[in-house]
Amino acid sequence: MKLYNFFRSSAAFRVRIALNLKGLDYERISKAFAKNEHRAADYLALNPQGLIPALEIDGAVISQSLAIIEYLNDLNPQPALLPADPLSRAQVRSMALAIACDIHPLNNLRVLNYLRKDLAQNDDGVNTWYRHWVTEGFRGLEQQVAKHSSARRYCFGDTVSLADVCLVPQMYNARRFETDLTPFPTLVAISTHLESLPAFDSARPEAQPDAK
Ligand SMILES: N[C@@H](CCC(=O)N[C@@H](CS)C(=O)NCC(=O)O)C(=O)O
Repeated sequence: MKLYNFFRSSAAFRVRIALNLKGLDYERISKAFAKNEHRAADYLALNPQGLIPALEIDGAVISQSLAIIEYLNDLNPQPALLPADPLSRAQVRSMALAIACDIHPLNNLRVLNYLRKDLAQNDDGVNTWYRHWVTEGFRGLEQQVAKHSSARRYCFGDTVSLADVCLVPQMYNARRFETDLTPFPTLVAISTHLESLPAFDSARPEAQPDAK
C-alpha cells in the first residue's frame, strides 16, 4: 500500500491513525503543499481531485480519507471503527462527518489561500475565519459527544471509532490556530486521552518523516 501523504494534511492524519490502529504497513509518498506537488500532473493522474490523501492498493487508487478508512475497515475488521448496529453506525458517522464535511472543508489550505491572496485578507482575517468555523462546528459536536461518550475517553461509547480518528486531527489544527477550546471540555478530554495512544501519537504531523 502506498499512502500519498503530507505531514501537515489532517485528512492524511486520519488515514495514518486508521492504518496504525489496524497495524498495517504502508509506504508514505510525500507531496509537499509548498511545492504544489499535489497539483502536479503525475499526482493528478492518480487522484484528479488534487487533494491529499490518496491510497494506492492492489492496483486501485482511492481518494477521500473517509472512503479510504471505510475500505480499510472492511478489509481489516479489527478493531472495528464503526459499531455493528445501524443506529450506532449512523451516530458515529454523524460525528465524523460533522468534522469532515462541515468544519474541515471551510478551513482547508486552498480556502485559506483564497482568502489571503484573492480576497486580500491578512493573517488576522484568515485566523479569525479559521477559529470561527472550528468553534461553530465544535459547539454542536461537544453536545453530541457528551451524550454518547461513556467516560470521556472515546467519542462514542467506550471503544475507538471513526469519530475519534477525525477528532484528533481537527483538534490538532484547532490548537495550531490558537482556538479557544474552553467551551469544549468533553472534546478536549477525549482528544487528550486519544493522543496518548500509540496509534494516534505516531500518526501526528511532527512524527512524520517529511515534517520540517
Ligand atoms: N475531503 C477530503 C479532503 C482532502 C483535503 O482537503 N486534503 C487537504 C489536506 S488536509 C489538501 O490536500 N489540501 C490541499 C489544498 O488545499 O491545496 C478527504 O477527506 O480526503
